[in-house]
Amino acid sequence: MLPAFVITGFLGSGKTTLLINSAREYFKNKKVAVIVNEIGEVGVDGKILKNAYSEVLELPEGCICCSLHSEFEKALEEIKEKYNPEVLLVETSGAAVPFPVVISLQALGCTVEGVLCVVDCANFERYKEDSTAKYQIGGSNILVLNKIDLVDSPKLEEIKREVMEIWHTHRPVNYFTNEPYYTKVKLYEAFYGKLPKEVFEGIYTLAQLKDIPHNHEHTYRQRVINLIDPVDYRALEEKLRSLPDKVIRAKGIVRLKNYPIPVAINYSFGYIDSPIDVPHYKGPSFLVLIEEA
Ligand SMILES: Nc1nc2c(ncn2[C@@H]2O[C@H](COP(=O)(O)OP(=O)(O)OP(=O)(O)O)[C@@H](O)[C@H]2O)c(=O)[nH]1
Ligand SMILES: [Mg+2]
Repeated sequence: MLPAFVITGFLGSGKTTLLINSAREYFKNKKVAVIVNEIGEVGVDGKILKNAYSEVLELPEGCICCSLHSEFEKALEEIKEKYNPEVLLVETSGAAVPFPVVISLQALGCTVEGVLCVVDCANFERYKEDSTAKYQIGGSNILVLNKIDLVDSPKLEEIKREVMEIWHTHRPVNYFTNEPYYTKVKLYEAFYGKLPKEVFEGIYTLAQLKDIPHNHEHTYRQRVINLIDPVDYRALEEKLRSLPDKVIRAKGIVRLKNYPIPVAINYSFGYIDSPIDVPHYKGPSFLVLIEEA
């Protein structure tokens, strides 16, 4: 059985960061395959993750829990056959719910060693009423309260309480018995996705589950902006700051004026992070905006 981890969580919460900062370290002596799914046809994370992992498969467009269900299963078969990984890490799109992904993984012979939901403490207030966000929390058995550097401790305690409440009320339930599938959950605090080793040591393995139907609304859409010439960083920052509120996430890989290496740009809920170098990137410059439909 191939051990697999699912990383879920709202747009911009820190899923890719966790894969780079935590998981890579713990699995450095293993053959790891990563499957990453993003909203829209232009992926950014796959390109960033390729800096950290040798086998990265991008599943662009659609949502792996709904329209891409069969493509996800095909990709999984392919990756197992060609690469024969020892560990599989799946980053779902910020608009997907994890439970159907867990079912697909188990159906294809993976042991799900944990479903991690990354919670963005800095922006939780803004997205906590979103139903997808609630089912992401409920469908996970490891809750990672990330970006703790951006909130004070009373706020963190309040988020903990709210997240636990959401987990209790949004767990997937067996329709026949009315019993929740998950009975236990573990909560961690994290700074840039850093987690203790135990998370990856198979102590949160899920029992084999049965299929259940699901539906959830997709209320986000993607817009891509292609940038032909290198841009001035200050001007780009200003543009990002003046984006309308409905744009909750912007990311991309761009070339800057007076800087030789392409950089990854990361903006979520009005917050702009320092650009990260993506030295191997040879493609065109672009920005992806994800906005409420
Ligand atoms: N201040 C702070 N920023 C963080 C932390 N963790 C992640 N970030 C930043 O948050 C931004 C989004 O991180 P990602 O890892 O790309 O988030 P994601 O969940 O993969 O985003 P999507 O795949 O687009 O949904 C990046 O700029 C990160 O550097 C943290 O603990 N503190
Ligand atoms: Mg990501």
